[in-house]
Amino acid sequence: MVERSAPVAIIMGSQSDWATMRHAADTLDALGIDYEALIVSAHRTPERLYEFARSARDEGYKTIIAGAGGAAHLPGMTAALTPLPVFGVPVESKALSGQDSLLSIVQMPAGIPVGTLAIGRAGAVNAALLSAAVLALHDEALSERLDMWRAAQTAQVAEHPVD
Ligand code: RP5
Repeated sequence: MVERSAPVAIIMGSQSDWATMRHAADTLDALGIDYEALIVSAHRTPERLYEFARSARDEGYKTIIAGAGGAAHLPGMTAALTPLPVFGVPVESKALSGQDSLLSIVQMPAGIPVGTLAIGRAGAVNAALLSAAVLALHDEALSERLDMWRAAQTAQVAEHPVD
């Protein structure tokens, strides 16, 4: 098995998904976690999807964050092809505001799980945080960085609202 430096793969169905998925990347950056960001479309590049998903574990990835919009089959197909944890991010679509993306990703049949997050930025950020939590189980330094990240977030919340 090749031990690659990036433990997280961020995959997305289109270049247009990057505006959302970059929030996952930014969150991983803030936590000092390496990642690889790739465009892998279930519909437009199915062979790329098969190749990526089938080799993901041997490549050394530990978690996969998969974002897609509309008929969002990428996270589910990826989960069908790899035993790695897959976190799905529904990208907000123009036609249905991401409701289509959400339902496409969340309604997996029993046996092939996709951990489905919220639509849009919140989902992308939280997919990164869930990946960090998984990796932190076996990485004490990362566990401390994650604790610090959450403490800093708490410290930023003012007690009183301002006009
Ligand atoms: C999906 O179709 C992608 O994940 C993207 O969210 C959506 C639209 O793709 P583009 O037409 O912008 O490339 O496959």
